[in-house]
Amino acid sequence: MKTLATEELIDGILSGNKRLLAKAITLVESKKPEHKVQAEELLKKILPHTGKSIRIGITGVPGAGKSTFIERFGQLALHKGKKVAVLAIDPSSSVNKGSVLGDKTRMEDLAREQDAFIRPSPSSGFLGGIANTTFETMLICEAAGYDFILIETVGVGQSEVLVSDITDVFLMLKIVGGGDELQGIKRGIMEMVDVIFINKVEEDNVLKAKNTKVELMRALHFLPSREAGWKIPVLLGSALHNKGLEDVYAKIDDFIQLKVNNNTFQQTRQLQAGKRFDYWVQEYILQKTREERSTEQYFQQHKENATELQGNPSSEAKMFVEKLLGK
Ligand SMILES: Nc1nc2c(ncn2[C@@H]2O[C@H](COP(=O)(O)OP(=O)(O)OP(=O)(O)O)[C@@H](O)[C@H]2O)c(=O)[nH]1
Ligand SMILES: [Mg+2]
Repeated sequence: MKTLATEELIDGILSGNKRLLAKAITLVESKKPEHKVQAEELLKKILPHTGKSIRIGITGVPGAGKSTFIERFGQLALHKGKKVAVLAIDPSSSVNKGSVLGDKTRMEDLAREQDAFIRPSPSSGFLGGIANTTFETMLICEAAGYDFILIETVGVGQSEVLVSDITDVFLMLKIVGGGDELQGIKRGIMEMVDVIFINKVEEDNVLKAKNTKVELMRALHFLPSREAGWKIPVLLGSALHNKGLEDVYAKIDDFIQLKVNNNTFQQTRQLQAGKRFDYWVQEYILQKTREERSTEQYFQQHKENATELQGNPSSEAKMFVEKLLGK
């Protein structure tokens, strides 16, 4: 990658230049130390221009219609005069450059729109889930003036937790008869959900969908919503046929309004920032550990003790950290 001057990238981002926006994201994703330094400088300078978008996480089992939904919902938002950025977390990109999901996440109609920007995010990060630069990518999109940031997750447990930690509203797509009516509840994902959309509801399964809705609402009755005064809505529709998307848009709007009125909108973002701080403290401690040969040796030694079952992993970890901090 040809490195551009930070100022040039910032001017590009702030003026909404998609080519430079993409380059800035590539810079932030880069693992090269010199790129990391430049990325940090860039992020610091764009920070005053961030925070104004609505951050939406979207989950659902593979094939539930997340990408289709985002494509149509994105177009709906564009019609309302909003700018839309889509970050699709691509589980394959770290292995084979995104060729598998890359094809599916192209969202061709939306991608052609002037006020839309689509970017697959590599998922090589923490726990194999959300890329640990997805949050930074989102900030760059905000600085570029996008009103909505839609993040599609791969729907495999851990990544939902991470996406819900960087978004304001979490939407779950369900399908009728997928056998997953209660799956989400079991996995605890339901506790992070703010709006449910039953997708692919068309002539032949309307009745079944209504039953699923009743079942879901009964189950939800026993789950406290994340937000005081919010009853998680279960909406029916078809992304492919543009049905029910206005309802989702309205519910998201209601939810954000409620959060603003409850004073929890900013509060949630602050809590999320606190979590990210904790995460990065751990990351940097590990990174520092790896940089010094002597500590790397301790690390390997204690890890060996733990993995060969000669010591308790927690005690070995504690001994290692005490050595690291010179205590
Ligand atoms: N009949 C019908 N088909 C739909 C609808 N929404 C999506 N599909 C189809 O379902 C298939 C999967 O849709 P995607 O949007 O790729 O689903 P996804 O959840 O993004 O899938 P993954 O990214 O693989 O997890 C495609 O063939 C879509 O055309 C819908 O509302 N009705
Ligand atoms: Mg998809």
